[in-house]
Amino acid sequence: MKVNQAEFIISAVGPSQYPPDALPEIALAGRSNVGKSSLINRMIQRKNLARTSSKPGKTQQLNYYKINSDLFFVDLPGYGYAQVSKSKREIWGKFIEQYLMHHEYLKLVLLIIDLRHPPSKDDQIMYDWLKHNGVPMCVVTTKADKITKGQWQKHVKIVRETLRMEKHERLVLFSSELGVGKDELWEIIEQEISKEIEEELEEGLEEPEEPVLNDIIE
Ligand SMILES: Nc1nc2c(ncn2[C@@H]2O[C@H](COP(=O)(O)OP(=O)(O)OP(=O)(O)O)[C@@H](O)[C@H]2O)c(=O)[nH]1
Ligand SMILES: [Mg+2]
Repeated sequence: MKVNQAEFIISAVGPSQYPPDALPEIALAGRSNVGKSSLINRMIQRKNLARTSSKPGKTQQLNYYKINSDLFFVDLPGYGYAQVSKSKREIWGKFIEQYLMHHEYLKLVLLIIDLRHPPSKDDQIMYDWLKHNGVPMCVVTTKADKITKGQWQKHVKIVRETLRMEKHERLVLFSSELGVGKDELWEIIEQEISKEIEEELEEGLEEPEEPVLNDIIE
């Protein structure tokens, strides 16, 4: 996708603040500090539109970024940050779950994992939860530049095995630093968005509903 325009729309703390535009949404989930905001910046080739930080816990709301008039990236709060109080973590958990379960424009969740380490317990819970609930997802292993290229496939294998991913399930190897994986990820996003449009068109072509005789008889 050619990104002509990218703008920050809102930090939403609840459904009443979600933007009204009926645009496809691509959400980013992952541990705090894993590189979600950096990934957005790389995808749109902007240094600092999504705020990044070396301190975990930076993104605490749903941050909406509008890309052209085509889609939103939704940067979700990172999970698994121990220094956040338990009660606050529970609120975040409910908030994210509510968004993921009930958001009609959500087309795809990018589950961002650090390529260097086996997925954490929280990563596994998130992966299992998305799968169980039938939310379309793509695993993205980022920070690839932090290990040598010769080690990439070994680490991809560990991620796939730890999450118990099936062969057909998608995984994109990524580096926000180098730009590795950017084109592949855009292709997947575009595919997922156009799939929905095709389905809507097919629905539109369905046979008209059969008339119900009861209505006439009455
Ligand atoms: N070398 C390298 N560093 C990265 C990469 N992606 C992110 N980082 C660094 O990792 C740190 C965290 O990145 P963020 O993008 O802020 O992470 P986040 O997941 O948005 O974090 P929260 O908002 O706290 O949940 C920053 O210092 C980034 O520069 C990458 O692909 N390569
Ligand atoms: Mg962030």
